[in-house]
Amino acid sequence: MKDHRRQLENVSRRLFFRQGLSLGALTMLTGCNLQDDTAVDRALWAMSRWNDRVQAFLFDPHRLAPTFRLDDITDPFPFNAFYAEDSVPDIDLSDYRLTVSGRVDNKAAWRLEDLRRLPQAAQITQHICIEGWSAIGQWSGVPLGLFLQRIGADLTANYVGFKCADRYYSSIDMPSALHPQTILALDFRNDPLPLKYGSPVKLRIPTKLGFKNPKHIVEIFVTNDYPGGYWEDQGYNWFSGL
Ligand SMILES: Nc1nc2c(c(=O)[nH]1)N[C@H]1C(S)=C(S)[C@@H](COP(=O)(O)O)O[C@H]1N2
Ligand SMILES: [Mo]
Repeated sequence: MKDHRRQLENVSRRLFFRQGLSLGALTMLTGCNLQDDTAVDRALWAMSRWNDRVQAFLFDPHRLAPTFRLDDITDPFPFNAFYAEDSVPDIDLSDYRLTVSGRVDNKAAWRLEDLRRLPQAAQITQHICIEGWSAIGQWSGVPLGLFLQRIGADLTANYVGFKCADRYYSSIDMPSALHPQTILALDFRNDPLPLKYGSPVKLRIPTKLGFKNPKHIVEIFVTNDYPGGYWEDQGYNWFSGL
């Protein structure tokens, strides 16, 4: 009972940290017997997916995330991953190819030079990690919306998914993918992304929490089938908009 209670409190905090729904309200809403693991689990997952739909409905594709000045940049910028910094994948840039798949017309792979030849956008924005820290950084790269147009993506599809060199993966909704501040970042502070910050390509999406910013991207796919994500599949809310 105690364990269930803690598990419930953690998940309800994650799901409702902004709305402030209490554990009492959650148990009343779900009508769950707190000792029934699978019923609690099913109810929480259903609520999280419902929370995704509400956030998607409330998302304003024209509202911009706050931007900052050069001297606001956090130095040193923090590193974070599901492993320690000495395990960051070592990627050979000359061999690197970005694969595209799913609901796209042009499935040719992209070399870094090809990506750099596309129009670039820059931003100084805040990265907020669910673990309780935030930092301001500067990134530039190809707007994801522009990239999706170039590959002839089905822009009416529901999801854009990302696979990473370190087996991390994530996915976002199409309106967030087309948001003007969502970029395939190639540079950090005007230099090619250092390995620890996601070389050679990371998603920079300042309208979402930090874990929705996959680093070391090797494949982008467009789909109508819910792809989940590394943390999302462990209970973190999928939409995670700010
Ligand atoms: N490939 C990959 N991307 C990832 C992660 C990871 O473990 N692997 N961690 C995520 C989390 S939780 C955070 S907070 C940010 C950290 O990015 P940073 O190292 O540039 O600060 O990367 C996100 N993207
Ligand atoms: Mo994070």
